[in-house]
Amino acid sequence: DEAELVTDFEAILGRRDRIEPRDWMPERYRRTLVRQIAQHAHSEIIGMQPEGAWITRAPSLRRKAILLAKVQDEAGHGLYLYSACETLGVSRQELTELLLSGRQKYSSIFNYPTLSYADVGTIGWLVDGAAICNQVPLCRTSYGPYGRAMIRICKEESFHQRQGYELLMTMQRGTDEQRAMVQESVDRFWWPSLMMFGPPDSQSPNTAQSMAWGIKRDTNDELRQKFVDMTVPQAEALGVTLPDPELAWNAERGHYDFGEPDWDELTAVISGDGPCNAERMAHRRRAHEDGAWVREAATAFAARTSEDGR
Ligand code: FAQ
Repeated sequence: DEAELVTDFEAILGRRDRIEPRDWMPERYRRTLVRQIAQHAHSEIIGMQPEGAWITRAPSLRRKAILLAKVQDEAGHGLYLYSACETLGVSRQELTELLLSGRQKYSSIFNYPTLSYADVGTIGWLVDGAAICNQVPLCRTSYGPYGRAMIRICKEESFHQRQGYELLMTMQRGTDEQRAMVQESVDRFWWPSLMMFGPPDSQSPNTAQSMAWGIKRDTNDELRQKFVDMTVPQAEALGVTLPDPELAWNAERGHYDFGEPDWDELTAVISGDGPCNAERMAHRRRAHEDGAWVREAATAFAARTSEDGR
């Protein structure tokens, strides 16, 4: 009966073991996972746009090859995550429709424009850096297919972060103009990167329950702190200034203190009012419509081959 199923479910969580697709799970656990994994998948797919815009304008063949590979990896991450989500009984088509109708979200960070090639480096360094901080603990999430997808994704994200850092380091060794481009880019991306971790714990409706279920292993504020602690020494090595006058080492806490992000800005961007929300969604809708013939052809081919018994 139900009580026994709940006990078994909680015992699995208590052992820090994985819940697998065929295990019984509470409906709210399943719904929370669909929400988070889908949002994560959509972020990877929409996240191809800001950097993708620079593929045709990469400054050298080497930079172009690197950027192409990175953007392709993001498509791959989206696909593993959609597959993980499908194990919870929703189809890829449903998820796509939920994104296109605005009923599911994607990360706020991808609603900011990429104004110079330095942004490709900054996204790798800060955005992928934040993604790694958030995703490494998710390798230990309680739902098996999500945790396993995260392991491979994290390996690729570390490479993405390194390529961004290397790009910025190269520009820092260049001309004054290039150094100014790097600083201007870091100034724009710093605060939005901190917002990727979500609202403060005191204003996060989902954190407590997601932690209790082992879906999240750390709170939004814990991960944000970890990101700041990891990034400040990297900024020093790079020779850039992070645009926060309150940033300072706190020996007593053993962490960096930092200023308060503009939470009204995060709320606005999440609710559709960021600088590029309309553009990102319009692009995604157009790509979906342009791909209709591929989906039709693939479906027709699959039907024919199964008729042939092949
Ligand atoms: N943007 O109660 P919480 C990448 C929503 S990395 C938009 O704290 P939760 C790699 C939240 O969904 C980016 N929405 O929620 C890459 C909820 O709304 P809902 C993707 C946000 O779930 C790099 C509401 O606010 N990574 O793509 C944001 O416990 C470069 C209340 O918030 C992931 O998705 C936000 N920043 O914690 C790709 C990681 N923050 O759904 C290309 C997995 C909050 O109830 C290029 N996700 N919201 O309507 C998570 O860890 C969590 O879902 C959080 C939010 C931490 C994002």
